[in-house]
Amino acid sequence: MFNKETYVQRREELKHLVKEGIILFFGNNEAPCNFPANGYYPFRQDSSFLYYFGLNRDGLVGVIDIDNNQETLIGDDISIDDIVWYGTVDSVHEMAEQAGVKNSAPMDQLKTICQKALAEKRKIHFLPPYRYDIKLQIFDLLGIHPNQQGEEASLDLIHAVVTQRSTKSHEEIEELERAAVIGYQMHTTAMRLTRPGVTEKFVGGQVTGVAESYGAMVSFPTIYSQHGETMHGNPSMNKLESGRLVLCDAGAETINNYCSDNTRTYPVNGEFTQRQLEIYSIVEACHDYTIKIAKPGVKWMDVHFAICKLMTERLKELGLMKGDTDAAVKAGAHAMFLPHGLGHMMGMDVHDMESLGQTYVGFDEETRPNLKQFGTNCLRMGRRLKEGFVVTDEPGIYFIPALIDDWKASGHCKEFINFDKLETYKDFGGIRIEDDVLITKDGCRFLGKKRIPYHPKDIETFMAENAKA
Ligand SMILES: [Mn+2]
Repeated sequence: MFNKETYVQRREELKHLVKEGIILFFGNNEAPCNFPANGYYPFRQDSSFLYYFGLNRDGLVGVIDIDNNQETLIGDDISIDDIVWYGTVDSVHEMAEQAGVKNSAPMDQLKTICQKALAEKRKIHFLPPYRYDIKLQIFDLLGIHPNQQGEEASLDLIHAVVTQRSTKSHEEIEELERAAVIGYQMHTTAMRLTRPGVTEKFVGGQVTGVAESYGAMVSFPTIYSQHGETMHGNPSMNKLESGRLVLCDAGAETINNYCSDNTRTYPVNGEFTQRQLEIYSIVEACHDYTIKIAKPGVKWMDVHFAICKLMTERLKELGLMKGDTDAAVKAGAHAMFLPHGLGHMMGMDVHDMESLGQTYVGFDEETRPNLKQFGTNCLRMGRRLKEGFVVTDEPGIYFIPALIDDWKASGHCKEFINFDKLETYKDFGGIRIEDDVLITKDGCRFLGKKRIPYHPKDIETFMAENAKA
């Protein structure tokens, strides 16, 4: 938790932005895994609740009454029964004080507050809920059916939260730097453990353990797979095989829930083949080019398409693509190889604020998402970059057998893709390289003091040195 002034100031700014009405911020509850008392561990607070109140306990709701300039933390103190099992925790009144909130009240008061506001026909703002228990709570409080809550959520509140959370403050950047240090430990652990004969699950589990040892948890379930062509490939019980590549996409959350998100792809036996190097060097060039061109004022969408064009040029040199580069990218032919966007915002959520709606987070009046074109529809961010934004830079090249068969059968983009050559890559897998980028005053920089090895020579040296150990 930051200093309480941080939260007081964030709420002041929020009131200024939303202007009128009453705001409800629902904190998360414990989520049962296989029976009520066996929750998913660790408890994860809602990120917007954390942003405005900083309190990492279940069962809380923050109420901000803008019209009467009154803030209340709602929640029940834990009972003696719970103290026996979980230990003593601060009272709701004490927690309110820590967040700089003047008033506190038990949960049954929330219904009274809501009914009064409804009777007075005041605007009640809430964010789109994503957990079912919260949807039921909103249904009970406001009478809005869970299926309608997405559209009944407050656009004014969404826009205000996006405005505030998009630009990272100095203290938030320090947290993100801490997350990057844990990310470095996670990825170098994976590289050290990678060798033929070990299961994917073993390495994946160790990587996840590093995140839990140094921070709160992983920022998303660890991806560690020899099937790098599957975007979110879970670690399996398959053993690592010499000659194949393995892709590790993993990140940590600090104790204060700020994230890291990195991806590395490397050979199981520590040495790239010529064919692997040819594809790898294209992804590497794309990854490095992002850092050259991303800066305040530039549209992230333009950075994305610049990378798509560079990738297309290089794939043409290899004989995997053909035709006019601009026309190929316009037609979306590059999405055969790169079916996702170049990157996304990152902060307290790894896909920052995704629960508020991708269109509101990544786009604005000037830039609209293209939801019709395969590949481009996965671009989560398009708008102009600003100082203090944090985005991921994650180009990739994938050879997805089912997608190759699908496009080949329909003839989709056949004027830009050399299907005969592509057939010979069906056993290749996929490559992604990902780092987290802070937009600075006049450019950008990677987060993290030490780069996780990603140049092929650095990877081979690192793996050779650690194989001996
Ligand atoms: Mn990512």
